[in-house]
Amino acid sequence: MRTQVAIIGAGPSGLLLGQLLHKAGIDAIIVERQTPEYVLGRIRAGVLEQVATDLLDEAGVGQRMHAEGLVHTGFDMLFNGTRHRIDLEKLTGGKKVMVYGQTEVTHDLMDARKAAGLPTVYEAANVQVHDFDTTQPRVTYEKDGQTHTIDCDFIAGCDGFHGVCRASAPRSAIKEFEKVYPFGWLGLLSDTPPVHHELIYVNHPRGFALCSQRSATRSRYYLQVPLTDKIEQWSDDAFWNELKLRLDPEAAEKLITGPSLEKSIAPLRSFVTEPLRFGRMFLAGDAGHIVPPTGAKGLNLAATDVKYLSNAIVEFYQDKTEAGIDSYSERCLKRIWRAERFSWWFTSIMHNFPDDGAITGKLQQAELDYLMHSESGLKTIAENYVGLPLNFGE
Ligand code: RFL
Ligand code: PHB
Repeated sequence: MRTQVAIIGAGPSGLLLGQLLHKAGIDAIIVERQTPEYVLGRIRAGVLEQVATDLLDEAGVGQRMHAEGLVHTGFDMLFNGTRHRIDLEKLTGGKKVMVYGQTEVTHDLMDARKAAGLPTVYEAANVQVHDFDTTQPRVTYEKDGQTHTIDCDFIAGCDGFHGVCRASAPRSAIKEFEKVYPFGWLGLLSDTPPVHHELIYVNHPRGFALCSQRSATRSRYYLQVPLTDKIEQWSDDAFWNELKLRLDPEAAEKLITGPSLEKSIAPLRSFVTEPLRFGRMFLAGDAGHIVPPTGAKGLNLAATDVKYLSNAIVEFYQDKTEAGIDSYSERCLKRIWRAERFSWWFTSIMHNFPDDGAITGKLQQAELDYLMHSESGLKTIAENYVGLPLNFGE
């Protein structure tokens, strides 16, 4: 088999890249380790920045998002028993976010790929990347007892944090920066109306909590839990009881509980790989970086990586220039580090750090209190949450 771009991974990064390349008339094959059902079963992101929604429109897959997604102009922060609204629209001069689940984004991209008859190999085993330090890279994989080879011009590593692409880069050429947080998020999805029409981020002595949503009838809630907790320890009742303890009395009273559709625990980490390019192989999305989910930045960063990568590849073929390819890593990393900083900071002020002593909680309360009473403090939260402009700092 031969293609121009071999994309490893059919998560949102790989599917979006495939769609943008297709729009520009560039061939790509996507190779995915899992089944489509497995990919859709992972409940993850919920908040899209304007940059991401614009890109989904550009890829021609924004229709259902605009019809069914929920536009949010603000969110609440709850600490010391009081809720404070962050008016995103007012504080940023009109910017908003879109609440639309990653599952739906992935679904829309899968449907568009299928409708266009574009090739995706699911359940590909033992995927390997070869010769990306030459102009003739190759991808091999096993399927139905046979080994297959894809010859290509470029390899796009969209294979997430545990993928094969980053792991195949020469150790001497790669630098990794990592911080693992001493807790995880226990998430629960349920067909119950959201407790509030906007998101509530909660700083509580018992630990962080988040009230999010997918629609007027579907809610997504998270609780900070010790890393040692196992999902079997958390019955639905235990989850709802703990959530109520972390909410203000009005929200606790209003909370409608119900059976969980999904429950899972995710560890929290900050992680960046430098560089994101190794010859003819590029890393995009979670393959190159991870943020703790507090700032809702992971999927949005993946979208901007993909935007820069697709532009660079299109320029390579159409304008015969390697300028975009050469600057890909540096351009992405600037935006990535800014989002890493915000996500780390927001995580640090909103979670309970059990080993840091009582002073940490007191300092957090003082910082949150300061932020809520300072116009510049509020603006700092809002402009980062909606996403910094693409040309920020240029
Ligand atoms: P994915 O989604 O992990 O997809 C990678 C795909 O590659 C496949 N793969 C392989 N395929 C072939 N060969 C191999 N060797 C392979 N190894 C792996 C995998 O099966 C998979 O299908 O990465 P991608 O596409 O870069 O997308 C990134 C996003 O998924 C991620 O950043 C977000 O989910 C992060 N995130 C959030 N981001 C936001 O922007 N807003 C949010 O509100 C938000 N909330 C969240 C989140 C992530 C969370 N968790 C569970 C980590 C909330 C949570 C709880
Ligand atoms: C979600 O709805 O899953 C969600 C929302 C906001 C976050 C993280 C996750 O910061």
